[in-house]
Amino acid sequence: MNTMQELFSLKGKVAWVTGASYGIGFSIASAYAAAGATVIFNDLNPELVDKGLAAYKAAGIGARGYVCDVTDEAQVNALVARVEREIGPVNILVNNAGIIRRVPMIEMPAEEFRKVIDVDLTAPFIVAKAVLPGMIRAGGGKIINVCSMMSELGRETVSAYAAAKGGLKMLTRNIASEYGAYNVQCNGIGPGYIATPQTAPLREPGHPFNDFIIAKTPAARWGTPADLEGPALFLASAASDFVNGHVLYVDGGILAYIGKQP
Ligand code: NAP
Ligand code: GCO
Repeated sequence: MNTMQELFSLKGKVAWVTGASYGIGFSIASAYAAAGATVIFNDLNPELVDKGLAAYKAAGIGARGYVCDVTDEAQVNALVARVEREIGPVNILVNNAGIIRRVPMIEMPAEEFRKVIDVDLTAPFIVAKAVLPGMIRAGGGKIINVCSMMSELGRETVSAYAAAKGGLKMLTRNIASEYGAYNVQCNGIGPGYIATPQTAPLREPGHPFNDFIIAKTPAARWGTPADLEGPALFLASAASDFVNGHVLYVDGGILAYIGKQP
């Protein structure tokens, strides 16, 4: 029987958080390192990877960084082969890398819609597909897909993102269904509105969205990347071995709340 500390320990595990030079991914990776995992991350270019390595080093974390575009299956497969050769199988995958384009649907070129789907939905498929064989050989693993409020709700200008994140919820459920028998648990984590570069445009002084989100959030504040660390650790640890196909929303209560009366 595991002790509570063992239940939440990632000691001896290899954890890959995609797109984790900063933002939510950086926080999740930092939490995993603190729980004992060997952390790897990737980003689109050497400058971002170096920026991430410096940030991890400053936090006392010996993370390993790689240049890899998660939409490029050849790059992903090559990285997984290298990690499995040099470190070992990926035990924990967090599909965190993502983009958003805020454009009214009738003004959005199909190519831009496809780009968002490619990064936010096809890439999680590509990366999960690449690490699953190693997880199966290792006797199991954890896949955590970073979903969104837009996995459940729509709003103006985010048609591509909502379609991708809604699809990511169902991809999560399907991976859980298809690979649960191999002791793979695939769950989603659904951040609410979190203060990162991705939402910086919505948090500019005087932007009406800022007041809107405060009124829609029972916690009456924006989330921080650190708010995701505990829930992400739960989903990566033995504590969640019988949790599968679930999306854990970390939203301060937004999805439960009609919104503050004006
Ligand atoms: P962010 O600040 O924009 O960071 C996203 C990271 O992903 C960046 O490092 C980015 O690199 C990287 N990335 C983008 N495309 C990539 C690709 N093709 N290959 C490799 N890396 C790539 O976003 P965030 O706010 O931390 O969000 C992280 C995840 O949480 C995303 O999936 C987002 O949709 C989701 N999310 C965010 C919020 C929120 O309120 N912030 C809420 C719910 C869900 P570049 O810097 O080069 O673009
Ligand atoms: C937006 C925001 C949201 C957040 C997040 C909410 O424009 O509505 O960017 O989409 O990024 O996904 O959970």
